[in-house]
Amino acid sequence: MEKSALQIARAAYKPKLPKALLGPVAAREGKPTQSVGDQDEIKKLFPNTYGMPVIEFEAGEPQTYAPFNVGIILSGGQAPGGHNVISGLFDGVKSLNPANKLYGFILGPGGLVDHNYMEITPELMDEYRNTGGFDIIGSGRTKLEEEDQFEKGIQILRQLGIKALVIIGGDDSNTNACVLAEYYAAKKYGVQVIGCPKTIDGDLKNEQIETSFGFDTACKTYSELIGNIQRDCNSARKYWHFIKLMGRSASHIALECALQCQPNICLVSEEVEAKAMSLDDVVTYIAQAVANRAAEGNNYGTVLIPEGLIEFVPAIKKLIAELNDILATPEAQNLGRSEQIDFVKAHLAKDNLAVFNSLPTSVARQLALDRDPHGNVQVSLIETEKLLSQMVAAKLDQWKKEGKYVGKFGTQHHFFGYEGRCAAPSNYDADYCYSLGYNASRLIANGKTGYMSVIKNTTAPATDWVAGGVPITMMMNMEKRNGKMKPVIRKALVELDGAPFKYFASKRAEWAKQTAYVYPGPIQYWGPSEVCDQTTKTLQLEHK
Ligand code: FBP
Repeated sequence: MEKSALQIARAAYKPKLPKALLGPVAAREGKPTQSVGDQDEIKKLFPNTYGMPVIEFEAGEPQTYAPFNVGIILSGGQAPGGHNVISGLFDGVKSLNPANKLYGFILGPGGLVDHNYMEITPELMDEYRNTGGFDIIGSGRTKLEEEDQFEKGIQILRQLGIKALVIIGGDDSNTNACVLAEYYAAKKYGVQVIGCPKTIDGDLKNEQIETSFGFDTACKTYSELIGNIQRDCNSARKYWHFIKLMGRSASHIALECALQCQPNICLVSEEVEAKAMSLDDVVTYIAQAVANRAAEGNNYGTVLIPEGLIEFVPAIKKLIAELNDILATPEAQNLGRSEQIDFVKAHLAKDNLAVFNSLPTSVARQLALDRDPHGNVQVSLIETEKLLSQMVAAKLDQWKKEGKYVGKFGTQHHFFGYEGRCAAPSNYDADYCYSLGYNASRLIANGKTGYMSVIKNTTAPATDWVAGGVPITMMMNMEKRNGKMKPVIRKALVELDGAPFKYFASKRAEWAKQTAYVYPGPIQYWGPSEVCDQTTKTLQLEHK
């Protein structure tokens, strides 16, 4: 395969590891843990993996290990650094015993169920070190939750002599990893399951997990693009750019990009919900900023929109909750797509039906029908940026007639998501991911199951990072999914009393009025540390 100059040079990069992982390790165990919510239910559902302690690795005595094999799965959306988790795990497993083998299951969890796998050889691994993407083995969104899937899995794990399976995924995939760990522990199958926190969305974080991998690189990639647009915008001075950013429910990506680029407007879904704003309130807020700038002769600007915004408008959230319940009924499930729409309309409560009918048909259809295998609304398919700009245009027209607005409103629309998910990992993600994978091999060697690999203190230099494991049950609570209460990892949304949002809130009035754009430029891999090794602004503010 032909390679770019960057790819060739970058292949030689040696990711950094925390001090504790540079030699043999010993596990220091903390106190028994509890889940973040619904302790009694979670304990009952996970009798074998509940309450385990948080562990931290420190320097230990050398040990010898009989050969063993490990399996790996990439689950869900791509995130920069996935290949480095695999290379860290590969090197870690080989360092325990060079005869150990690593098998990759192809195209996500489905590869385990369908017995679709490949051995990751040293030559293959070297082709993918420090590269973006998940293409070494591919990823998929098959949901691992049925006993027959677990049983099919154990057949192939036994056949390949696999003693531990590492699942790289977001909150839903790690929830499933925990269910699988519990099942294999209950059956005494002798296969450990370890999770790894992945997702560009940044919503798999808590007191134990500082950030999910990929968030750093994805946000830096989007910020480069937003910065470029802002330069263009400030050069031509004739467009308002409406930029939707991936991130599913949480607004972490939009907020981080706002902190990096200082756009005129950034919406934060969590605030829209907390203030119980209607769609019209959101539109009025944007239109007012447009009108204020127009009054000073500035008919241009940038608006960042988190992709999950629409789900957080309280009236629409209520509608989605009822749609989910209606769609989960057996009657609805047996219908075709267009019949489902009629069924939904016939069963919605009056107030929800009014909201449903008020939405453009395409948006209403997407809210009613398109779900991913985990039951999430596929917000990346909803063109919120166009919906909002059209509604703002209509409001400005009305204000113009009323003499409240003088100006021109030309628009451009963008959606940044896929552009950043497979970018070559930043130095931060390259090191963080390699450490997460290497650390997973130490959790396996220590016999752990139902744990997530964690690396902490990541705003410090890598040698001072802290490596260890957190029981996945500790992050769980009960939530309604597909009409039923299920144990799930609690999603981390933007905290309105957290440092990143508070900083943004203290600055946004100034950014809305003035042209205070910052142009972050492309990710740099070589050069001064303040250019190459900076963490996200979110992490910096959270750690201050
Ligand atoms: P994960 O949560 O699986 O990491 O996926 C994140 C994400 O990129 C979201 O930001 C986005 O809404 C979704 O995946 C898009 O899904 P798909 O890749 O299936 O189009």
